Amino acid sequence: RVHFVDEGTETRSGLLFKSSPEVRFFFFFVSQSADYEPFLPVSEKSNPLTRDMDRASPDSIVRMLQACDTQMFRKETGATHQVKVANRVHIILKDPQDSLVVLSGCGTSGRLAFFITVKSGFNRALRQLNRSEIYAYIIAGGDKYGLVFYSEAPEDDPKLGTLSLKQACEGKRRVLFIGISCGLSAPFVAGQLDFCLQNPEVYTPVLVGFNPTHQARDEPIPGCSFTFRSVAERMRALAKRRGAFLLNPVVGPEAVSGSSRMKGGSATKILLEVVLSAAHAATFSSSPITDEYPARLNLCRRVRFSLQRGRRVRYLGWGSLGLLGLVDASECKPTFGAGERRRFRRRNNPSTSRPQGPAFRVSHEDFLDLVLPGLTDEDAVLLVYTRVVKLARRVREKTSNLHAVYHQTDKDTDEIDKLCSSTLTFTWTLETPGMICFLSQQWELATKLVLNAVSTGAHVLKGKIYQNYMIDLQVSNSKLYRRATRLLQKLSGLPEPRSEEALLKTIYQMDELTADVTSGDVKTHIRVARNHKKVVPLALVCLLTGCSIKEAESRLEQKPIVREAVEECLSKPASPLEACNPLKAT
Ligand code: S6P
Repeated sequence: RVHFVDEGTETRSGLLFKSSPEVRFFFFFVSQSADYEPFLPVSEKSNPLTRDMDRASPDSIVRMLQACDTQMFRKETGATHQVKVANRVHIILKDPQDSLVVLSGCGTSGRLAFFITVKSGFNRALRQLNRSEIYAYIIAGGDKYGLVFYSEAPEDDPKLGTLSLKQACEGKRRVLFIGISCGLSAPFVAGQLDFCLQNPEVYTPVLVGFNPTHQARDEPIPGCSFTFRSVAERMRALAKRRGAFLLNPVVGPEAVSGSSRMKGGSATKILLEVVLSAAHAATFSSSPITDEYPARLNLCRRVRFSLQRGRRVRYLGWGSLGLLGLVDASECKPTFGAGERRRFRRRNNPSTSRPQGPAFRVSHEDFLDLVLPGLTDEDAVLLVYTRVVKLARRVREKTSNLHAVYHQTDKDTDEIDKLCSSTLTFTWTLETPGMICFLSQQWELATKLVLNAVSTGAHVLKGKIYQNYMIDLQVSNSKLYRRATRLLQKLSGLPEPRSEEALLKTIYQMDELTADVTSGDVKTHIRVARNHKKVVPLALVCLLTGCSIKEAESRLEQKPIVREAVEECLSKPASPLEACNPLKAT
């Protein structure tokens, strides 16, 4: 049986899944609190559970992150259409001729579309059954820029979204389009959904996100007559007639405000894998899923140690777990402004051609050639798979800072335990023979939660976060431009126009704005902002102290830990300019 929570009532879809054995599913819940930050959608709010995260010990950080993740599973009320979407997939699985299920998104959401389609094994399962593959994915910016490189800009382009959808679906007569946007905000996805709504004879749109529809982004999209919210509302109206579906449970604010790579990403993975697994179970009478929930890893302290010394953290992985390492590391650049990103994964077929360039040199062989020789005790290496004793031994010769996330289905110990200074072991039980089909999805979720906790915790400990706000965010698309302005407004206590003005001054490196700049559009500002570092912290220092950009730069140079620099400004602004600080004046 499949249990879903729908408007506070548990719904059992006995008809659809009659043939499958017991299937226990995750629950999603609305945990909205209207009493704080009322103008922000849930996905952008700061989470009360992590408000003091910047001052917490590693243990407390991990506990806070776990508490935040637990909000995804709290049993309250929900409002979703999972069963109906699973039913649509089930119909396509039965008759796949000229049909496609397309998953699409930007940033982490696009990476998960890729991951669920390619790695979670749904197409593979179909191949094994000699059935046609029905799943495809779209990631904004394409594989190269979306998956490995950091690029948030294509997210703002609805026409690019539409074009990539048309290309992916050429010649199809029936398409179930699943657009993922955790914040219900990406214009790229809005463009695709709008296109589906205009072509209902072929496309049925599904929106996956984690805000209620009335909180979807309502900012005008240049060149379009719709906003994300207007598209979501049209879908909601159509949902009654099953012309569109909304899967938008609310899972509470992120641990680091707006960092949807965390809960948003995990909830996307769970939600879609549950829906697709259910459809497969219904079609092929497959096996059960259980709802084990993983433990957490206290590795943050060691990883922080490496980051603080300007050294590297390396993830060594295999298959889908290695890919999760790649995804987590890719996200550290936009989220924390982290440096070089290179994860190492075993290359199954070394002869397969792959994109050129150092960022793509991620095989185990590349690790041995390029990284191992320079590895020191100050670097951290995290193995995200097991039974790699040979490689682990070679790493151990260079650094004792070696850790492992280890999944086992029996009680066997491994030499890895002895080689690593810490090991997080997940022991999974095989209750039924069929369980193995879904085990890898649980390994992946557990691994994702651990990697997110480690990379977030370590950057928090490094001082990248103020309270639970990422202050050093990169202003690389319109969502982040708005978030940066809002953050400046919140932390300075000044009105939005003053905050935006300060942001523009640091983006353009000028103490007085010219008419050209003030009349420019957000797209232009973002293009310029991409070339500058610490744009938001600099703007904040200028706002709080009234100092020039040059002075703000020298303050930040003296205090490279952004949190400390901000705290200093908040507590004692520069004396000659004190009068300029509105907080001080009030
Ligand atoms: C968030 C991550 C971003 C988002 C992207 C899409 O932690 O850095 O890359 O995934 O902006 O967001 P959304 O709300 O459309 O899923």
